[in-house]
Amino acid sequence: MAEKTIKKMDKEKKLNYRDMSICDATVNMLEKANREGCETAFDRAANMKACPIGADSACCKHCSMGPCRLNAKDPYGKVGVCGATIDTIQARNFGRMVAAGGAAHTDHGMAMLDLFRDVVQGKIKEYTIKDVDKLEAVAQSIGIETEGRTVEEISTDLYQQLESTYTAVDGEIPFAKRVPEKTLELWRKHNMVPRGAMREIMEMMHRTHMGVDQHYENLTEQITRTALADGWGGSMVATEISDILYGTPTPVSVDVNMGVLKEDHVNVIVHGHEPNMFESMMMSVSDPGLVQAAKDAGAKGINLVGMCCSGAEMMGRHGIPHAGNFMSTEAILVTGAVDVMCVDIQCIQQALAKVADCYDTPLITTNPRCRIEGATHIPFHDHHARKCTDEVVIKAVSRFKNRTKEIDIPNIRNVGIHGFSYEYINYMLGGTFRGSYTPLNDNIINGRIRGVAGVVGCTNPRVKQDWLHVELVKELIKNDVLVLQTGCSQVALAKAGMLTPEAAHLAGPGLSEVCETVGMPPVLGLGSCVDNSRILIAASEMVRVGGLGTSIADLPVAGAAPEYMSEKAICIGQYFVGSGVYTVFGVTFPTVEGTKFHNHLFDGLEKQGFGKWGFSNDPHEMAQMMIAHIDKKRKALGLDKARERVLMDMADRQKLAEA
Ligand code: NFS
Ligand code: SF4
Repeated sequence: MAEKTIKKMDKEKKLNYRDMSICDATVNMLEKANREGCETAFDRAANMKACPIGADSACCKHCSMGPCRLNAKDPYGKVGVCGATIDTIQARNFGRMVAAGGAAHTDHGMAMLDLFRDVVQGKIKEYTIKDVDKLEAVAQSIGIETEGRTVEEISTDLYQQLESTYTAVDGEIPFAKRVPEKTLELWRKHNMVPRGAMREIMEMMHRTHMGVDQHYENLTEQITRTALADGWGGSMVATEISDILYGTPTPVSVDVNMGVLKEDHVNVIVHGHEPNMFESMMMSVSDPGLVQAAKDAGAKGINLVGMCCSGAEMMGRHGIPHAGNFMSTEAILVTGAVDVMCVDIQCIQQALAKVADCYDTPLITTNPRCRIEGATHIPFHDHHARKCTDEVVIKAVSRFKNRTKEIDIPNIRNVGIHGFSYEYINYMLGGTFRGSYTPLNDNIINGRIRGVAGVVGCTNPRVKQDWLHVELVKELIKNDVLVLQTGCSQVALAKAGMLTPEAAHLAGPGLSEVCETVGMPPVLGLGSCVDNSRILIAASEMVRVGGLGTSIADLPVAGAAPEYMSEKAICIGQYFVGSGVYTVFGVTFPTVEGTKFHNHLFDGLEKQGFGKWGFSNDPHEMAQMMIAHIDKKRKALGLDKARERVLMDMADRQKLAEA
């Protein structure tokens, strides 16, 4: 079937991959794949028009009286067989996306917590608690006494409390204690403070079943509550536990892009989302016996490389090179140089199996939650982690020895600084002895920094890969907006060379001055998608430090996922909106413009005191929307005057120079 599609495509229209990505390495590999008759998601996206009814979320298949299709051009002209209106249908669909996305993050977080428990109870020896400072800080943040207590005592308490993030049938999740008082008050008023994620996701699924919740506003409250159970729950636990077990990231210089592959090495790629297997793989690739095996096979060594979110996490934490983001995962196999691609969960395209097969690369699945037809499954268990990862490396060595495919590695590497945790930003701005966010707030108040934007999320073959990310971020920093990044977006900007202190010259005068003083890039990479929780913590700290209002909704901040594709991204967007942040998405948005549900997300929520959604497919317009919002917040805080003064100083200086 696949070959047929390619032939048909060739006859009908010649695809220009240059129009589909600004990543040269990816484009080169897509062209090579095309020459060699191997199809990728870019080809399929060009040949398969997205279903317009589904894109508008104007259909429902929640029961067999349907599926029912409504008309986006006349959204109130028709209802489903049961009478469900367009608003009910869209809200239910949206709720299920949030439930699925939140489930992905919380199931990942819960797996991390299982591992933590077994480490604390001494059942696992492969991993230990690496960052005791972080352990104590996290424990203190939720009211656990640390003074004079052993690591074991603190960890045991922490485990017990954090478990309720998932399982609590009642009450409030532990990290609700980190939420600024006024934001929390708003949630309480709307009965939105999450209980355990399991409960919230279950209720979300229940309420979106046929014939249950049929009021879009009421549904939206549960949608937000479910999303918050991810952001301040599942994801935040995943981040904090990973830091405790593997170390809190600090800035490190890392090479990114396909040029990190080495022709004369055994190349091992890990792609996915959980650090456990990756950490174990780090040990396997430096095992003297396995390194010797690689050398015996004629290789100079073993080269471990990350992709997607687990890659983003590992480059910040350990400086492991990163080969590319989501839309490069097929393309990298086309190099012929990948001796094994080892995956765990999430964002693993099924098509990898086919492409891997074309290029004789073993595709290894490791997690019982994610198996792929045609891939080899080598189960990974925390209790004997090395068993799996050693076996994967052995497979890679054998593939290296028997390489049959021509090797073509795009010689592109972009160096950048990654690993800006919430804690490091504290230290970077305030120094060891008085680490604090005060200097950040001060620079926002005096207008050098106009505001802060989180730019995150996927890449998507329906838009030009990386282009929206890069254009948006360039425009933001040019306007003195400090950018925080995670996931595939961070990798896009790293490939564009923007995660370097030198990129400060592309920033506006205020931001570049701050960057030069501190020696930091104008674009800070915080890690993987679960690490978006670091942005929430940073926002809370900005509120706590003072001078920028009393809730997250008061802050001059905004968020964006310009090339999103996954349900996880929708969930992340909703928890940012629920936390008080204006959040802009690109590509497509699953609502019909002008409907009540759409207006509620894009306007009504803000009137209630939350953040709100925005949409644009033009990165420059997107930047302007975010900047206008930041300026609106500055004005409400009375900071517009300060900002004008900085601009006048600039103008004055120019006038002086001209004179
Ligand atoms: Ni997050 Fe999207 Fe996937 Fe990571 Fe990349 S595609 S929502 S950025 S790897 S999760
Ligand atoms: Fe149609 Fe209602 Fe059934 Fe949905 S729940 S498929 S709108 S009848």
